[in-house]
Amino acid sequence: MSSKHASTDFKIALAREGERIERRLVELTSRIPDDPAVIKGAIRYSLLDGGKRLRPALCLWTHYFLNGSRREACLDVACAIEALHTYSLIHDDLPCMDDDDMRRGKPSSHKEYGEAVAVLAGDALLTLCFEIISSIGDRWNVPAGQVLDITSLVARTAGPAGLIRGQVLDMMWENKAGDERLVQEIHTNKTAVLIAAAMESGAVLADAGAGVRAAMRTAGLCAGRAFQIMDDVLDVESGDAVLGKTAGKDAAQGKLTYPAAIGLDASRRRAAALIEEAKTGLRTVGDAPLLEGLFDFIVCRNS
Ligand code: GRG
Repeated sequence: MSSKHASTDFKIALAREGERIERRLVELTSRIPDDPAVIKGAIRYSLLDGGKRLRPALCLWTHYFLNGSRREACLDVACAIEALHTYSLIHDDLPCMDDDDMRRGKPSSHKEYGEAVAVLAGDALLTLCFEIISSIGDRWNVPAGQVLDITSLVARTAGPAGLIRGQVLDMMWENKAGDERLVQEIHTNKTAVLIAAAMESGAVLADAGAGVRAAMRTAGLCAGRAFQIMDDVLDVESGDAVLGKTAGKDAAQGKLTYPAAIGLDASRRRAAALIEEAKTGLRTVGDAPLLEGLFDFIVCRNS
């Protein structure tokens, strides 16, 4: 079973990595034109100073685990993935989607800036993601094949066979009964594929062969599914202040969730089993205490 509390080493490492990621996000968004100020403001409002930074940390820690030597390039790809993630949160919060007023402990983008600017800030973050990835060849001397691999991997993840598919299924199955297989399909697409892509990108930059790259992807898919199951559980059990967003919304909106499909206790057990599977996958490659710490955090977090 996973340990009940995240280790102190892990928490310190995540806080340090979070600071590095934050600094680079500030740099990468500093050249956005100041005129008109509103769009740069909206991009930075949602992207900076908030979020647990789990996806970029997974990208970087996979790279370190595999003894990768392209740390600066990997930091940029990690930031690009955080930009993509932030876009999905902004658009998900819109009134035409999940209609959420709070995100990362403050008013969501459309509440602060209005819907039109929130849509554009999301669009800008999605395109910024690919601008950053496409620049790592020139900026950090990454071979063109790896730049293309990561571009294609991230594009597939964001597109109609990934996040968009997850979001559409999530919307289609509101107020309908569905079995565990269907919830798993939604979770895989709306959440797990991005976590898997973060790990796989770190592996690509570490020159991993096909086998190791696939092992990192599979571990990411398991951890990502566990993450979304726990997100569903926390939505039932937690409060707004702890979550930094509105709690209890899944039930209010008739969302198809793990607790709705199999109950709370079984959901927790499923998440713990998936984390064990993810760790077993890592151990086929080596000893990865930081990644394992992050995986444990997924099942013991409260926000
Ligand atoms: C393109 C609109 C659109 C959606 C794409 C479903 C989806 C895919 C995005 C919605 C956002 C969402 C609720 C995704 C599920 C994953 C999830 C629980 C995200 C929150 O991740 P955390 O807890 O957030 O890591 P922080 O704020 O810490 O980064």
